[in-house]
Amino acid sequence: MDLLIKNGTIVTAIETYQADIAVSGGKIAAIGTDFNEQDFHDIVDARGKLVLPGAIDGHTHLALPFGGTISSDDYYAGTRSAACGGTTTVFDFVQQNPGERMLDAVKRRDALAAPDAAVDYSFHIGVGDVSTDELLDSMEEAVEYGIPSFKVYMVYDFGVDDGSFYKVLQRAKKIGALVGVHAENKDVNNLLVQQYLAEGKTSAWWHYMSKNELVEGEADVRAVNLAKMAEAPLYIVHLADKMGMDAVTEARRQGYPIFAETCPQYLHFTNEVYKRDRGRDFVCSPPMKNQESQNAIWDGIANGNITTIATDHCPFKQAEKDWGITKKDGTPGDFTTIPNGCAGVENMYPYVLAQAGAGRLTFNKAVQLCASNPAKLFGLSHRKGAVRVGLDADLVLYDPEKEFTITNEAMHGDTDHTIWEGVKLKGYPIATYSRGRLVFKDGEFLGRRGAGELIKCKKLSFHGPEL
Ligand code: DUC
Ligand code: ZN
Ligand code: ZN
Repeated sequence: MDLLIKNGTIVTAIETYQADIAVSGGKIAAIGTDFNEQDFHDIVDARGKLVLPGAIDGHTHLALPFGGTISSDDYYAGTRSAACGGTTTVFDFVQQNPGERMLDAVKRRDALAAPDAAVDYSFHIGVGDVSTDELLDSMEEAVEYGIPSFKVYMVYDFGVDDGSFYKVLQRAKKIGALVGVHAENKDVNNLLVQQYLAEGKTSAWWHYMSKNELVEGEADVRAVNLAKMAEAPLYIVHLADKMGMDAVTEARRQGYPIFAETCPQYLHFTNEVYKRDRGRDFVCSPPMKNQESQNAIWDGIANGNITTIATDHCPFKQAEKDWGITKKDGTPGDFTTIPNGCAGVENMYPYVLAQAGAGRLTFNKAVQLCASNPAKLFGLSHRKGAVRVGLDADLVLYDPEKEFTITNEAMHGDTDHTIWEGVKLKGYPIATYSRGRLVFKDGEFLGRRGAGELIKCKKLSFHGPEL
C-alpha cells in the first residue's frame, strides 16, 4: 500500500475519533488501528494532529474576464493556492455565451482548466442564454455529462430576468439539477450607481451603498419566492445579509429545499472596510454588510440554515483595484471601475477551522460546511467530502496549535495582496494530500500542474433541507 497516516485524530462531519488511515491507488483503502507498517511505502505520524477531508470550495472564479481585465489566478495558480489551504476540489464557473449549448461551454472552459489544475475541479454553468427551447434543452446534456449545477445572476449585464430564472428553475427540477443564484436587485443597483456618481460619490463606500443590505435582501427574498413557485431546489450563493438569511431560514422551516452558501469574508469583515484607505481592495459583489447581517449569518451557521461555506475567490492585482481612482486610460475612476472580487481560496479552511479552534463552531461543523455538505449538494459525495473507505484520499493534516499570520507573501496564488493580510489564526494545515499525493507540506506547494482532474457530479439526490 502507498501510505499510512497513523495516530491522527480523524474529524468527519459527525464524529471525531483516533484511527489510522491506509491509502492505496489514490483512495482511502482502510481505516483502523492495527496495520502492519511493513505493508506501506510511506508512513506519516499524525500524533497531535487532526486528519480532515480536503475542503471543497464550491465557488471560485479562475481566469475570469471581468471589468476590462482577467482575475489574476488562472487554473494553476488558483488550484495551487487551494492545495496550500487544504482545499482539494474547486468549483469554477463557466459562463455560457449567447447561443452556446451548455455542454459546449463546459468543454470550452475545461480545455483551459485540464492542463493547469493542480487539484481536482468541477464546474457550475452560469446561464447566459435560454432564449430558445434548444438552449434550455441543452441543460440536460450537461447534467448527463456530470455537470448538474447552474447559476443565474440577477444582477450584471449578462444576468437573466425573472422569467428566464423561473424557466431555469422549472427545467432544473425536471432534470435533477441545482440552480444557484447571485441575488442582487439589478435595477435598483444601477439606479443608485447613477445617483451616487451624479452626486460625486465615487469611493468604495458607495459600492457598498449601491449594493446595500436591502438591495441584496430584496433579491434574496424574490429568489426564494421564485423557487417556491417553481417548487424547485435553490442555492443562494455568497449570502451576506440578514433579510436573505431570514428568508432562507423561514423557507427551510416550511420544508422547502432552499440552501445558502456564505463566505469567510462576510463572517470576518463588515462594511467598515470600505472606509479604509484601501477600501477598494475589498470591493466584491455582494459587498461586506453591517454587523447585524454578519451576526445573522453566524446565527445561520449555528442553527443549520447556512449549508456551505465557499470563497467566491476572484483576485485582482492592486494596480487594477486602483482603477477606482484612475482608470486604465488615465481618466478619473470611481467605485464602478474597480474589478469586483478578492482572493480567498487559500484562506477558507484555515479561517473556518481556526474559528472552530476558538469555539465559535465545532470542528465537525467546519468539516460539514466546507467539505461534506458541498459534496452532497453538488453530487460528488461518491468521491469527496469525507474520510471514508473507498473515497478519494483527499486529506488534510491540521495542527491545532500552529500559529499563523496571513500575509500575501505566505500565500501561493498569483496576486499581489490579500484582504486577509495580518489576520492571525491559531491552527493551520501542515499537509494536504490530493488523491493520496502530497501536494502541500509545511508551507510549500509540492503538487503538479495538470494533476487535477475534472470530477463528474451526480444529479441532485436530496429533497428537502436535510442538509
Ligand atoms: N462577484 C465578484 O466579486 N467577483 C466576480 C463575480 C461576482 O459575482
Ligand atoms: Zn456571484
Ligand atoms: Zn462569484
